[in-house]
Amino acid sequence: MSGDGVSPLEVTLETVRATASNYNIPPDVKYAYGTAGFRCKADILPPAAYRMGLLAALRAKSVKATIGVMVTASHNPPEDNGLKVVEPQGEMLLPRWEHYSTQLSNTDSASLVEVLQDFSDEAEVTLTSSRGKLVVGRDTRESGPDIVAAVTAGAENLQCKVHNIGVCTTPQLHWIVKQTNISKPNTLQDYYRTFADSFIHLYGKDDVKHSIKVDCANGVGAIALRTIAPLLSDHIDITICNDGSTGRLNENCGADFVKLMQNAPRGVNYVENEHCYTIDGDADRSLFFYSQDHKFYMLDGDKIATLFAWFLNSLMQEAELNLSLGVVQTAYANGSSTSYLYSKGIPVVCVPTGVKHLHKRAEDFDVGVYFEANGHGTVLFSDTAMEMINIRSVRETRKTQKSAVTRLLAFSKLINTAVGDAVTNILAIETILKLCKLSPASWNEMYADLPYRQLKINIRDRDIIKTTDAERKISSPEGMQEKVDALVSDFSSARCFVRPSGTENCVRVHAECATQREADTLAMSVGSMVFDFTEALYSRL
Ligand code: G16
Repeated sequence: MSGDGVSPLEVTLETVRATASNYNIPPDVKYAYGTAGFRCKADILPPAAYRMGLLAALRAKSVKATIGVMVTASHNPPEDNGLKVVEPQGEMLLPRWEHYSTQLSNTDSASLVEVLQDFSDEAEVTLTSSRGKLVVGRDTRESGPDIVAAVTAGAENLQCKVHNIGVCTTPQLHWIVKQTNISKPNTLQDYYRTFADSFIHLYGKDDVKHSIKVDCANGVGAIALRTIAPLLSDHIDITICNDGSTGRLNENCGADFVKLMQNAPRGVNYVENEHCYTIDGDADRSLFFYSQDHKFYMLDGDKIATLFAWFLNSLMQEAELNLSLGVVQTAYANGSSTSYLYSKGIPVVCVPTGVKHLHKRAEDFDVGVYFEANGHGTVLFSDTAMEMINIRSVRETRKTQKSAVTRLLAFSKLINTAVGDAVTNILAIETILKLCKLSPASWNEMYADLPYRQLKINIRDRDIIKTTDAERKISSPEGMQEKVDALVSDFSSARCFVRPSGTENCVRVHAECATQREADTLAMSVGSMVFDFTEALYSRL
């Protein structure tokens, strides 16, 4: 009790009531925690951001640890923004807390205190406890500072200490949260030094210095690469393209654009066989591209997953390490990549879209490689795997085995295991290509992609479509899946699925066929069927 008889809890709740009145939810706005958190037009985000600050503080108190909030809308246009909440080990927010997030973000200011108290009871958290901290970061969007301020206000209202690390990539924020919780070096400088050292150690030095070009989508990845490039300059030259000085974020460039258009980004002048990369707006996805005989080739997340799995599998076999290795993909994975992995005896699992699903499933393997076709992904090493690799790297005396286990150890240090990281994945890919003397073409020829087409269809309410079977089938509205099946049956070897996006206001249609023309035709006919089907439903409402 304070001197005037008011308890600390009442003081806290009164502070929330007063601040909440500055963050009223605009009429007709409904927030939802989607594939990667909240994402919408930036001007309507502050009320959700304030509530997420409250929720993040609750979560930090409940786990008595540091958690993170990243302010970014990644591949979305510059006028959007979003929020991703990061768990103590760098993972995405737990499903139960996603549910709290959606509920709290839609609670009007007048009821906020009541709902907050209900959550704290349910999660067995003392609202006034001072345990737990929050790290907040943001990408380069103009709206970022206001949204960070709203998150900070919410967290501080619940007396949660907030450390604002400013502009950073999403994977840097995940890494910093994880490092903080395991009491390891945890600043942005530590991030650059750690991964630069790991790269230099494994990559080594050649007489001829290699060079790469990276399309940074006019986003925060340019800052990260510009900072790490000088540390690597004795070993590799990195040319940064689309650094944000002239172009707009994600406009005609970036990993999402390149994957969707199956074409090179604007603003990158590259020559035959040059190693080129494209990353997205918050630098958690990367794709490789090159040209040969004037033809453009893109090596997507599936190609990166197979490269990593093939490399790690070979090393594990050479080292005679008895550990499980598996690959986690989503429905977007090219059928050829799955067949290739099976042909190499590597188990493959399919889960719904979203890093949170892939990351969780990859933990079931000793060495779990997970990638979405769009370039999101990383490798996870279990405690058992790391223990075995560490012991063997010291005790192994046989030359071949020692060399393999030493490379495995070094590779594990080059990977950001907190989450997929465009910067560290680029360094890992370059390392594998060099160590294994692989040209872009020889990597690409590991398997031939089946032609595919992906479309975005705008319908009135994407939530009308529900899916099942790792998003490969539509469960509702009734009858829609049968229509997809009928259209697919017109082609001899085809696959197609439809799912609502969790980050954009659209439905995604993905078709894979024996020829590009067929894939284009199938995607178009399924897309127009989806549009007509839903329009007919609305007209009956
Ligand atoms: C986010 C998620 C990814 C997902 C992508 C697209 O990426 O982290 O797992 O693949 O959205 O999701 P959807 O198809 O549901 O829109 P990012 O890079 O935008 O944060």
